[in-house]
Amino acid sequence: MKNGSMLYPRETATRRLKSLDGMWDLRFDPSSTGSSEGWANGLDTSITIPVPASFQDFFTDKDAREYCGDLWYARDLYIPKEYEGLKLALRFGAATHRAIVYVNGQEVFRHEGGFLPFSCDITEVAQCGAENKVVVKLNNELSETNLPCGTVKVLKNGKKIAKPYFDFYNYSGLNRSVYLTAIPADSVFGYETTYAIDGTTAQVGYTVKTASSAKVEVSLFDEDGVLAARAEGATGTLTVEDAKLWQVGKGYLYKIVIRLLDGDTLLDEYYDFIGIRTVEVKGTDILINGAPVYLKGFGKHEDSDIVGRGTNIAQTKRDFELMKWIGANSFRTSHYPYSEEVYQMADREGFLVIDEVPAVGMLRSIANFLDASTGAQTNFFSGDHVPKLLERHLDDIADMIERDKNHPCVFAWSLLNEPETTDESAVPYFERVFEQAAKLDPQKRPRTFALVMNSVPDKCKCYQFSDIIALNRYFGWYVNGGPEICDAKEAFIAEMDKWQALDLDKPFIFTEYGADTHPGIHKLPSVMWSQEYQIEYLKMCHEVFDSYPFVKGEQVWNFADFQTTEGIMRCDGNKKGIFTRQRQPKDAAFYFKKRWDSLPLDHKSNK
Ligand code: BDP
Repeated sequence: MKNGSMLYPRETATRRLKSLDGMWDLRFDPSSTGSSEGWANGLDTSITIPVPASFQDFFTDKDAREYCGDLWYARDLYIPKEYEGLKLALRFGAATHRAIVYVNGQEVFRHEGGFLPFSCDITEVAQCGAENKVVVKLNNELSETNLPCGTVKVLKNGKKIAKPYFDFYNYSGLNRSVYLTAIPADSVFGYETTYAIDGTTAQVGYTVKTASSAKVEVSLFDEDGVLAARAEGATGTLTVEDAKLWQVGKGYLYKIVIRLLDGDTLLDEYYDFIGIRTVEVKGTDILINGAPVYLKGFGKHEDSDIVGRGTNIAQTKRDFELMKWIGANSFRTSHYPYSEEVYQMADREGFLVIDEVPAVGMLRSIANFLDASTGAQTNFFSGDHVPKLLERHLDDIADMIERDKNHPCVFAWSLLNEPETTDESAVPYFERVFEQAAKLDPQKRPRTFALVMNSVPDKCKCYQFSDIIALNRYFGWYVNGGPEICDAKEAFIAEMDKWQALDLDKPFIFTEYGADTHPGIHKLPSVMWSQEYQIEYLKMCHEVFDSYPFVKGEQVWNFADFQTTEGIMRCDGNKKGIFTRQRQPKDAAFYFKKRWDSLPLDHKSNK
């Protein structure tokens, strides 16, 4: 089924919006009998569950928390009489990992992939001026033909559990907001912009996609509400005099208002916020508005107490305050596209975002963080699952770009995290993935992927695809930890020397480096897991980064502690956070603040 518009849902003169957030009914369906028993018409259950949220951490019994399989959500929805004649759709911010949507017992949509929105037309089946029944059949199993990759294990008692090939908990459910949207038949479907800056004048190129042949009018308003430019036509250019640029740390935003008109009659109106800025990679520099930037920041997760991976705008606000306090200017949406509200905050605060598609776990291993260091080979890209997986991957890239292409904060696309690149079979796969992003992004942002430990110059077959080389490196943690840290440094330098010798003339950034640290452990002299060792480890890494002029950024792993699958390598989750899961600083936070406050934005620039 074809996805509807990916525009962020907004209410305007012509558009109506109704939130479906709140308590829904929930029913687990371990034997997958729900469909044949008619659950699409409603659920016989006493369990209720909040939306948006992951379902897992509310429950006190382990079977519910670890539930893997089909699970059904349902609620009633009153659709006002006034919505009659409008196009009605249900818009899910994310349904993890696959969903079938029913309205009044009829199937209206199927969607695969748990981290991007979809919008399903329900005009034909919905009843205005009446209660309607919305039912969603979810499934949270992992596979090698969907992103992120993993598998399912069936225990001897018949229960299924998720086995991710990645290092974060398989939080699932209706993780993001759900809306009913009511828009006119003649409507704006999507839009995109491009930027060229000449002195104080900016040319904002735009294209508006509509479901209409009506006249298109596009206006730009500055932050004081003053009209900055106006143009007509589905494609055109807005000339902005004295343009106020979107800058790192100062995210100036213009309001773009798109109107569809039939003579003087307004058919549809949509608005959004854009930032005027250019992005370019030149030699080893990353340029924003032509000026070099050094990335300081984090790999993050959407992860919080109780709500799991559910949208948590309160915590997001806290995260931005902490990132500003510590002197960060960027983050990567490891390992999936985040809630749209996160990008909206980054737009306003002037943060640079590497937007990552959920292509993680592309190394067949449930402890990839360990196996990656050992050089294990799983020939991931040569199995029968590959054609289907590639199709899903390309779809997710298309949806991510469609959703996020107008955010000024997004300056780069990360197309995979730690895939297996040591086998030739990865090459044609990478070709398609990188082509897809280049083809679909109107702003032609740089593309990258995060290289796992064994993706080294003489073994990695795929680094050449990246416009920015992004390394995840754990010298001093997974290899040569503790008293061996001096050897770790040598091994690290030996690898960096090899990269240098290739003379790639591209920027390198570190998208991961980190050491698990329990906030309760202090030790003199340091031991691994202590706060002291985390700082010792970070200092060593920074000494290495600082001695290579082509290293143009550092995003430490991780912003905060986060939940993972249980195992002997994880102590109630991954503890590499610079902040705790409750967003309080470890000692390393103060060390970072000092370092990052002293590094200028154009640190190590070639200018
Ligand atoms: C890398 C992964 C990341 C892990 C991290 C770690 O990209 O998801 O959490 O290492 O081991 O393998 O902490």
